[in-house]
Amino acid sequence: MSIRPILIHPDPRLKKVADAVETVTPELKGLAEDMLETMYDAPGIGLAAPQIGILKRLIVLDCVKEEDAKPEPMVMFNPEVVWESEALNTYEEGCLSIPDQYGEVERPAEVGVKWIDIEGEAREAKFDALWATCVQHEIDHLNGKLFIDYLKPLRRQMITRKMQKLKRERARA
Ligand code: K1U
Ligand code: ZN
Repeated sequence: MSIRPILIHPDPRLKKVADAVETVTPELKGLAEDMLETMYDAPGIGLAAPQIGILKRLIVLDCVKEEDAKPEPMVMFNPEVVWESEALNTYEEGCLSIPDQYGEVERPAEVGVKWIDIEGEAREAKFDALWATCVQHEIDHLNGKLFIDYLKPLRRQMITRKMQKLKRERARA
């Protein structure tokens, strides 16, 4: 297992639509393990393969935030929202590809999602609360969409400029 570098916005790979996974191979299982390790190390509650430069439809998440609670890692290949509630929920989202920047995003409060699990089995479940927000945020990554795309243009532009500065500074260090 290894920790992979996380791409920082703006990066063209974060704007692309990722490809569906045909078969869950041992290599893809290894990639999913690396992504979980990378997510826990960051730390974060989710990670999508495009964030480490891999344009495949694979996400990982674990929204258990309490330090001494049992972890609940989830791996989803080809996740798809199949149902969304009419009720909406607003959450101040962050993103590991946009460090230290936050913005309020309104999304369906509950969603039904279908996916292929790490054993290659088809699964379907309903998510609510932070799990619903996070799974939608991660599926957006697979479609080249970032949480800042929901913000007002001026705020989005300000955050993008800050990230460009951060990338210049990191390149010089
Ligand atoms: O996809 C990502 O960039 C990960 C992102 C997921 C996310 C956060 C908030 C709302 C929706 C989706 C993060 O994990 S940002 C870091 C974060 O939220 C966090 C970090 C440590 C403890 C608790 C939360
Ligand atoms: Zn993100």
